[in-house]
Amino acid sequence: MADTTVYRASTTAPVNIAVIKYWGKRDPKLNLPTNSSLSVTLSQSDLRTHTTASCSGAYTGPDTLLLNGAPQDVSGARTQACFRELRALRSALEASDAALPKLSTFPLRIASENNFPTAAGLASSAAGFAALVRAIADLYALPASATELSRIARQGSGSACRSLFGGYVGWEKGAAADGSDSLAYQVAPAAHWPQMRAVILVVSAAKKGVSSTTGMQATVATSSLFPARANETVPRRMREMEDAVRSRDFEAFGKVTMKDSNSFHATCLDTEPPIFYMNDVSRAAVRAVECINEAAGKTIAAYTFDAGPNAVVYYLEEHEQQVAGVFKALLGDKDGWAGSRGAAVQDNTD
Ligand code: 2P0
Repeated sequence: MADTTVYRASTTAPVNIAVIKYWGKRDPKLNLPTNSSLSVTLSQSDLRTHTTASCSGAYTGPDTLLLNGAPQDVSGARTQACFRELRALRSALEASDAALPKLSTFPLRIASENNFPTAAGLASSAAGFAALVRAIADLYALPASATELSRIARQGSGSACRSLFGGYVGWEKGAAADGSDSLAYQVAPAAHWPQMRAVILVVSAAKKGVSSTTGMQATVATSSLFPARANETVPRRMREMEDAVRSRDFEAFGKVTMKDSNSFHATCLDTEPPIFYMNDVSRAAVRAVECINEAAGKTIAAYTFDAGPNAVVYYLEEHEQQVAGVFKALLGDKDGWAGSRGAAVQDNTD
């Protein structure tokens, strides 16, 4: 008799915000990066994707994905790579245990909800693919570690591999042509430095003008600043950043964070044609952080910008008033703040 049971699993994955930026691919198909990167995973209560994956022998038709209720195209190579890898792992389980239902042969139905603007430079693809991969891995009861899942999520979107872990997370660029060593790893759990906070200035919730994939390929092809960034600057900063996290040295963490954001945006400007992600409001946020640090006599706030104009400002809980308080006073109660209490980093490792 046909198995008409509906099998289901739900999970959430948080957004991560890089302090050493991923920008450039050495293999666009496998999303293998030209440099390693490091991020902080934000609290799930602020920015996250919630995903439910289900499958059934009673389902007909192709695999489907709904994002915030709207059907998405799943025929792209990235989504297909994630489905294929996860099905292969499930299929191996089924081959080793005849009693297991043949979930790998059933159509998948995925439903995801973001609680933040999609594709506005708020790392929506990171949380999205991390949640998709983990939901299907849970549905299939795969005994896969977060590290193994990071290899699969990376193929959906590079930065997604970092959202499989909580706290302070590195992504080793790796050297293997098949991407088997291009994996995420936890530098430190959130509990190691629980005073860390982030406040997000949503300058624009519109979709970004130049997609990350297009932008980074253009930078690799045309920027003369890029080789020095990828080969010299980032490897040094990865070491400095890991040291700063391990020793909970906010001044070092903040300085490297700001320098790396500026270096990444400099290579964007050096791209032909130039790519502008930051705008006048972004630059005003930079100046506000500079003023805050000058008044404090040390680095107590650190800005960083991804592929969009929104600012993320890291600070420690003890400086809540001096940092988040200043931005809130400037903006009043206007819409424009996500995580107004400050997004604590958290552990997301099962
Ligand atoms: C990062 N960004 O490290 C950097 C900083 C944007 C600026 O990862 O093509 O959406 O899917 O691998 O992961 C955005 O790139 O790019 C990104 P794909 P992704 O967070």
